[in-house]
Amino acid sequence: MNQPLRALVFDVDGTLADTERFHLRAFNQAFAEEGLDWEWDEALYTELLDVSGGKERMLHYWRQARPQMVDIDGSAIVHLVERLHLAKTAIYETMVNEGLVELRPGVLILMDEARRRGLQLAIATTTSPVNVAALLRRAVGPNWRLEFPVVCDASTAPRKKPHPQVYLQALERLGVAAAAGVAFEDSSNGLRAAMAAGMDTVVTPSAFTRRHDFSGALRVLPSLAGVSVDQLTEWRAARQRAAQAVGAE
Ligand code: XBP
Ligand code: MG
Repeated sequence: MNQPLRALVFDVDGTLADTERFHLRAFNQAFAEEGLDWEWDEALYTELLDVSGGKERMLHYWRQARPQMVDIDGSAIVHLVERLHLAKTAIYETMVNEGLVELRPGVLILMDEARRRGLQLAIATTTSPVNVAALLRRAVGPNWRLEFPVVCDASTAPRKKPHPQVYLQALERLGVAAAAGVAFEDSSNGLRAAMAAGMDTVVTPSAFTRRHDFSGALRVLPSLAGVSVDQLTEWRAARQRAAQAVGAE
């Protein structure tokens, strides 16, 4: 018997909004302000998104693409990455505060319906807390934390997706079993993290992730437009029936 649906857990970047092109602009602006000649284009950034987390992504780029710079001592690299990330985060936050980043279709409607029906909402993201706050403050309002009492992010879960830490943490703080929740993701790293935590996952790919492998997703959809709690419940039940049918063979 399927557990009743009790919680929806949302990734942020790519899922709530098409944020990555703004993160990309913010990275490039931070590189330019630091006097670096790094400039990431969309094709390169699409590949770099395989590495979750902005700091981890810059370190990966540095090590892989610019090995000639690795002779700078280790702590200097870490300091530069920290500085770049602070600058990039401030630039990105300004873009969000200026209203450049809008939520994807269907996101707010589904959240509102879920709340009205007594489901809990949570965030499980690898991004920095200020990025989450800026986006949700603007989209949901100044009291957004009342609607999202559980926010797990880079500050609470240092092990980045595809590690399931951030989802396991969200479930624990919600007090909900994995089987009573649905996760929402846009990337294969996110899907793998949510699935490793035991969650059914609806994937809405973004332009940067549409070629990822989404095997195992509950559904892969162009967006959350038109998605309702009843549909999620039906999709979960259908998957359960299919699993039982295979078990009975
Ligand atoms: C999103 C990310 C983030 C953002 C940048 O992954 O990887 O790193 O690109 O944010 P997911 P920070 O959507 O799977 O959580 O620079 O703050 O890390
Ligand atoms: Mg994402």
